Parts: sequence; C-alpha cells; structure tokens
Amino acid sequence: MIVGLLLLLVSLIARVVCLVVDERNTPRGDVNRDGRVNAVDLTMMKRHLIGMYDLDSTQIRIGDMNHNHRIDQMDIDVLVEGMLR
Ligand SMILES: [Ca+2]
Ligand SMILES: [Ca+2]
Repeated sequence: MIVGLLLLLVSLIARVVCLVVDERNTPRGDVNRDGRVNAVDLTMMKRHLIGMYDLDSTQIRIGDMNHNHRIDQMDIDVLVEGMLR
C-alpha cells in the first residue's frame, strides 16, 4: 500500500513538473498552445472576454499579457500590437 501511494505521489509530481515546463515553453499569448500567436488566440481571448468561451487557468496565465491575473481588453490590445510588429 505504501508503494502504491509513493507511485501515485511520484506520478502527481511528474505531472505538475511537466505542466510547468510545458507552460514555460509556450509563447505569451498562445492561449491554444499551438506554438504560434495569431488570430485564433486573439479570437479565443475576445470570446472569453465577452463570456462566450471559457479559458482554463493555464490559458488565462498565458494570455494575461499585463499580468493582472485576468483576461481583459489590455491583454487583447497588447496581443494585437505584438501581432502587427
Ligand atoms: Ca496559438
Ligand atoms: Ca490581464
């Protein structure tokens, strides 16, 4: 039983580490995590902002361009500005 609990604990830690590493490799604004920041991400953020689409907590962290812990118009403006460069 202890071995089973240890295996479960190791599995959970490995999963958390993978999520953190994966999130670090995701470009800021890439809310659909396909490796590119483009109109798809912009549309998802706009739809989230008006309540038509739910982003999960990881997607919100990735899309939170102004670091205020939520998706808002400023994030969308920063994303558009970055896409136009
Ligand atoms: Ca993307
Ligand atoms: Ca924000």
